[in-house]
Amino acid sequence: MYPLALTIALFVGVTTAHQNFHQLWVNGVTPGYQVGIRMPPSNNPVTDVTSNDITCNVNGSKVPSGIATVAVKAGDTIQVQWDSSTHPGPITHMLYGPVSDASMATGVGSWTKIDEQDYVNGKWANEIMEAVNMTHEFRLPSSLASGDYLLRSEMLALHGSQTLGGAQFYIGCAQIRVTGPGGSCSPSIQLPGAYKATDNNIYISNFYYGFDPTTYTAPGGPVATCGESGGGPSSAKLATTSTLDVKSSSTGKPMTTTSTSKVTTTLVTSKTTSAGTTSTVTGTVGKYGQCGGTGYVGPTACVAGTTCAKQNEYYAQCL
Ligand SMILES: [Cu+2]
Repeated sequence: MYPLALTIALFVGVTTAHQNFHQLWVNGVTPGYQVGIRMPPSNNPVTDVTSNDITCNVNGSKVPSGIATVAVKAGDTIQVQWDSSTHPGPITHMLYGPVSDASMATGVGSWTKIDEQDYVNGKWANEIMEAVNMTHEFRLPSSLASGDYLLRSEMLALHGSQTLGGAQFYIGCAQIRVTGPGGSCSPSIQLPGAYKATDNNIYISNFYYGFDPTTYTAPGGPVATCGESGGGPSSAKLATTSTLDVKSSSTGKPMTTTSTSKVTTTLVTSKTTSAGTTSTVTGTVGKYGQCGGTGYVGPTACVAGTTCAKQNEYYAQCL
């Protein structure tokens, strides 16, 4: 039997619960819902920044990944789409690679940040995305070496950041196969490693009292500068294309590509929401882990020695 409070939580605010990165577009063309993305077992956040889960979410470092790798070109326009989010915070994108086979890359190690949106014109990135069907657009660097990469999308939710360990990292990694002229990006950071629970953009003790969001920049350091490094023919002209080549990493066979425009795509959030519910309602929450809040559907029992303490409407954690 679930406690009464948990039973209620299962039926209240599910549509405003946590979020996953569930689809991408390359120059306006998508390979399909959840195609090419290492989907985590639930939509719960990662809160331990020292865990391997901070790279590509829970189970995201497991290889072979068994999912498809999406063909792109350096300089292509990428759009990501996430589940709806009411949690304030930035979105960032990072690359891991090049490697010979993205499906075999754990993502534990060196990353470069290629995109960031924080707080712009009075709105956090999640609010800006909400206005455009929960999408965010950026360009891949035009100077990239050919090869496979992991593309990491992170939405950091700061509504619990006034408590140490309360910041919530939502993370999804896509597998991409880049054709590029060569080049490299710097600086790079290590994940796990670069994030510290006490960093002033992760633990914001005055988040609700005096914090100025216009001063905020997301974890992971500055967006990298990318340039030619003699890695390939710099004069190579990259053709634009409106089709995607997607190969199944397990069979090697081409998969049917889908040509779906962003505006006509239907959000299918119930799939991940229900999966998250069934896989997370049991168990015990560790110290600093989330145990309640509007839309939260995870476990509510705190590990021995801690109790579930309400921080705000959206967040309660084991302290
Ligand atoms: Cu949430």
